[in-house]
Amino acid sequence: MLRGPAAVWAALGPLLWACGLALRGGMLYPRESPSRERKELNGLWSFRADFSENRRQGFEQQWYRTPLRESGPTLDMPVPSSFNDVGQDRQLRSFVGWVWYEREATLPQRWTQDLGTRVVLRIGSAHYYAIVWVNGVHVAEHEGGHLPFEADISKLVQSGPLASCRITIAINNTLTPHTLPPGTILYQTDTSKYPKGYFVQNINFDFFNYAGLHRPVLLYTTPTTYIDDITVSTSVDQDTGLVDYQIFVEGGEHFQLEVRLLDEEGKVVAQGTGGRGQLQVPNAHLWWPYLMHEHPAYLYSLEVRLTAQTAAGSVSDFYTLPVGIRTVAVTEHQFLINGKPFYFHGVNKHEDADIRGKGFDWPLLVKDFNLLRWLGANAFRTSHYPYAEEVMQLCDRYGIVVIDESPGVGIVLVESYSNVSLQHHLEVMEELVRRDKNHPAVVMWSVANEPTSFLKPAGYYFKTLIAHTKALDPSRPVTFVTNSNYEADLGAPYVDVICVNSYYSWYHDYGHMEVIQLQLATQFENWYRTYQKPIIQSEYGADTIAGFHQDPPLMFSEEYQKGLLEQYHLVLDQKRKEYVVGELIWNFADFMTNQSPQRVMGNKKGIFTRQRQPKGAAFLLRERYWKLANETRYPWSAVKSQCLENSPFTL
Ligand code: BDP
Repeated sequence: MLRGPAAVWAALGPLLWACGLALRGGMLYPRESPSRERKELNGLWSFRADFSENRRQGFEQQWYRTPLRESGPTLDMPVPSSFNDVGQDRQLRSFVGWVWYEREATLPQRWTQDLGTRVVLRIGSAHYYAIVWVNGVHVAEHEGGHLPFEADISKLVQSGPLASCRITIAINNTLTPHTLPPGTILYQTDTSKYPKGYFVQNINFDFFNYAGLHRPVLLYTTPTTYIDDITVSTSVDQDTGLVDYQIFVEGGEHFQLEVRLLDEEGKVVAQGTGGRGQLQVPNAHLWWPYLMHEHPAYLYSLEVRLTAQTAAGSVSDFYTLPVGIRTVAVTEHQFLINGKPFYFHGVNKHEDADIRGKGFDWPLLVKDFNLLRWLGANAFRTSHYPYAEEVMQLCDRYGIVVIDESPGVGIVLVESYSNVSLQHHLEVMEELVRRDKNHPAVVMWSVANEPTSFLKPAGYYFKTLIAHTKALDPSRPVTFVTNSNYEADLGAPYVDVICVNSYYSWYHDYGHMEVIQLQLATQFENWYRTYQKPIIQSEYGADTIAGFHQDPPLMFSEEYQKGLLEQYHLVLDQKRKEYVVGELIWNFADFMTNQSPQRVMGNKKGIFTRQRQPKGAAFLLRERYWKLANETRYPWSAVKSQCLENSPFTL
């Protein structure tokens, strides 16, 4: 029986939107086109952390009013980057509170003089809460560190004879029970142990709370009547691909819209007019995951042309969106892509690296994708927050399937299930769906990781959250990742796929790999018997210090990591013939965490080091993933063209 995204959730949509949750405006990725220019503001910014006792000196002295250097000393700070690890200052590394970034941008003359041009400032990610001023004028505020936000600054930059503008961004990394992820501030009041006013940030998640301007900041232009958003959803009728589109226009009422769909050779395969419609593509090339088909990741281009009549005459806006035609569905025991069973063999990642922390970095990104393809991985989960938009684009391009996760990690306190928290979580899902809805690589939303889903309020919380997400996007299944007991999990009835994390013979039964098979098989049987839904082993792994060797294996050695994985694989190989639809290793690479006696300079469960060098387990997993690819590809003919040289992929 096909469960698919249920219509009942879709019916709830208008109701929830009527409650005032709908976001204003689209968030199309800023691409250049004949009508759009962009100017990146990456590089060195001026920076100051507000070390004052109440952390509010910057507001009291209005640091945004004049150039930052005039209100005190500044540091050079690279953007994009976390601020934590680039310096030599221990206090700045663990700073909690407001930091201030500033830079001047020189604007092309046309941008400041042509009133038919709209100038937009876009911030890819500012962790966690951000306030933005341009030339001392407040233009935007945003909560949440993993999704983009924008401000239309046309009026400001076009109001006088300006050649440049000064952008000031104040960012606060404090986490509270109502932020995502949540956290608490712990005040230490025992003056015999701590200085006056001493506090620390507590968190319930296992990665370092890096902060700063993590992703590109840029300015871009559009005409004043412009394409604000595009929503595309695809389906297939026999050999014909169906592309349903909806285009949202802002800034004018008199306009025409034309759309053309081009194939990879640039040939027009379908066209239409108007703000919504369906394009039909005979003999469509479907978007297939990496290793599943001889030509994976086929992308069409949807060219949208807007012609608007304004007081100044006729203006045009152009936007081109990559489109992959594919379907996703879930049965009681399968995950289907284009109607064929799909088995996730992949990884969990983090945005994390030496020095830059969570700062976006092209060389790192390309290295990671090369490693994923070397490994034969066909999927990853964006544990535990949305990744940069550029990551999603590469997934579309390479056919790497994504479980797109919200920053709902570390939801453990009862306060974090309050209405305030729920409201914010709903908004974050709206922002995430708005940004990532058109990526064919995204096949499922994950609303959270390991919440205390056995607590009483979790039932209502997840029912509402999952219903809302399905209403926002009826085309994709929804899950959250659990580690709770199958009988006690109050959220599981609402998910489409059960994603379960477990650490047998790691966080308990230390060293006893002989119990893994029994415990894992019992886990799968219990969950499946109770819910009859497909299951993904969404995390498993062992901390391993690269270069530590011990045989017979001991914990933390490379041999132990390999031995533990092998025990899991024996059970996965049985259960994948029944209802297990995927396995994602924890973790792709070692990553930084808070300091604690359990962590040796971070979490070491990577199959690659933090510098992206393989541990022994990477080779083991590579052999397994290519073997799995060999067994699960479609159609059962030449997939050879994708084989990397010397790959263990055999035909
Ligand atoms: C899991 C969490 C993940 C941790 C992992 C671990 O989902 O964030 O890093 O445990 O302990 O439960 O390594």
